[in-house]
Amino acid sequence: MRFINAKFIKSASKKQEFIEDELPQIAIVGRSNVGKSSLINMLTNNSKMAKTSSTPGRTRLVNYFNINNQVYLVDLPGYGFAKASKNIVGAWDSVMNDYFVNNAKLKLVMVLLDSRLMPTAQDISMLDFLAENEIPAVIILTKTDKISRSELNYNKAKIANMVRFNKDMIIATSASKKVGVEQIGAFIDEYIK
Ligand SMILES: Nc1nc2c(ncn2[C@@H]2O[C@H](COP(=O)(O)OP(=O)(O)OP(=O)(O)O)[C@@H](O)[C@H]2O)c(=O)[nH]1
Ligand SMILES: [Mg+2]
Repeated sequence: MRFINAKFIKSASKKQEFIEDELPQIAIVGRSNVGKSSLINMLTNNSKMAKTSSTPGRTRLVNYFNINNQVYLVDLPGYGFAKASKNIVGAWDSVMNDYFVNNAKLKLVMVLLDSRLMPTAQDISMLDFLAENEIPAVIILTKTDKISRSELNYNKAKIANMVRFNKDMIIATSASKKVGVEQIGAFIDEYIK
C-alpha cells in the first residue's frame, strides 16, 4: 500500500476507548526515543502527523492514525514490562495487555529497535510476549543512516540471531533518509489481506 491519505483519529487511555471497527490495525511499539513518531511521519510523508501524539500527556496513550481508510497505524508508546516477568504488569501495562490480547483486528506489530544497539531485556520481553500470544511481529531497525552498511549488516545478523528472527522479518529504515517506506507498505498489504 501507499500512504496516501493519513489522519490522526484519537488517543485512547483505556479499553473502553479503543477503536473497534471493521478496519485492521497495525501496532507500533518500541522504547522511548527509538523513532516511533518519526516512523509514522516518514510513512505518512508528513512531519507533523505524529506530533499530536507526542505532546505531553498523550505519550502514554494509544494513538490511532487512519491510513487511506484501509488500516489504522496504532502508536503504543513505552513498554513498561516488569523485568523478571514475561507478563505485562502494572496499570499502564494492563492497558497494553488489553490492547494486545484477543484483539482480532490487530494484524501485525512493528517492533522498533535502534539499529545501532542490541535489543534490551524489555525488547526481548515484548517479542516473547507477542510470540506467546501468537501475534505476528516484524522488526523495524531505526536510524540506519547513523551507521555504515557493514555495521548494519553485522548488527542485523546479530540481532536476528539474538531474537531468533528470520532476517526477512527485519526491515532496515531511516526516517531522515526516508528508507523503508515501500518495504513496510508491502508488509502491511500482506498482513491485512
Ligand atoms: N538520524 C536519525 N534520527 C532519527 C531517526 N528516527 C528518529 N530519529 C531521531 O530520534 C529522536 C527520537 O525520535 P522519535 O520519533 O521522537 O522517537 P519516539 O520513539 O517517538 O519517542 P517517544 O515518543 O518519546 O517514545 C528524534 O530526535 C528523531 O529526530 C532516523 O531514522 N535517523
Ligand atoms: Mg513518539
